[in-house]
Amino acid sequence: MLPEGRPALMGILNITPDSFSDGGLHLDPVLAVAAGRQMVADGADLVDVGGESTRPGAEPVTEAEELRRVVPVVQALCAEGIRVSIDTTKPVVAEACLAAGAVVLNDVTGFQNPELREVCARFGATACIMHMQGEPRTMQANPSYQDVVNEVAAYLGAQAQLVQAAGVRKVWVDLGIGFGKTTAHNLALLRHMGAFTALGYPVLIGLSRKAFLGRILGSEAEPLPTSEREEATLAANLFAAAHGARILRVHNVRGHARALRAWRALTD
Ligand code: HH2
Repeated sequence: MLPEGRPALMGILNITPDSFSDGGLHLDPVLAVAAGRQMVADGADLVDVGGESTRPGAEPVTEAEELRRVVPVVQALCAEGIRVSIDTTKPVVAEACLAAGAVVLNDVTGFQNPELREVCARFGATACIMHMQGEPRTMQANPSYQDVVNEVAAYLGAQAQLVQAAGVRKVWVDLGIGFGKTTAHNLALLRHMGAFTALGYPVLIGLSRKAFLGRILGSEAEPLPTSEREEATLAANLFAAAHGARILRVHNVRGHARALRAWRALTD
């Protein structure tokens, strides 16, 4: 499923009013499907559909509302043969989307919920296990670790074992950039990609336009806004690719596809 010689590109398609970068853009299912189609035309290997924002401070969404947002879009994209990942923490939403043809279950809560492990196994889907400290509403209040790299790697390894014990055969792991982490924590994780590739599972990186990039470009107190973080996103994703990331989760698929083509010409 993953390409050789370059990382796969996962396009981000949030059907939410409040996502930090594309919130409100894809609430109309017709526009959402068109955006997903465009991502594939631009070079996406799969499209990650989400119906609940996980940005710091985000309010939870009900099951009924999340189903209403994502299921028609997942159905339409899958019917066109597009590979879809569903970004959800709710077993009912996961089940509806996997039944509609989604092939990856992306859980930002790391498959701590046994029901999600069971659903993922039953549909033969890939589990994308992400690390988060705390929960979105409060996770950026005071993130703290003794040793962020070893703690995140140990967590991902343990969750991968649990997921596999439930019968899931394909596993990806994700450092969870920005999920209960300071700028220093995010940088430490990216600088030590080897600790994560050593786990033996494909590593997914989701850093597109995140706040730590705004803080690097501006300051902790005055980060550059989301709309000004694209070049830094490209630079950080190419760094991650060079250090073994196998899947890059991005808003700007076209820009990354072009950057990866140039990168590959140099690394081939
Ligand atoms: N980041 C976000 C959401 N889902 N899933 C994985 N596996 N890894 C990530 O880093 C990740 C994720 C947050 O970004 P986005 O979807 O752009 O925004 P929002 O949560 O506000 O909808």
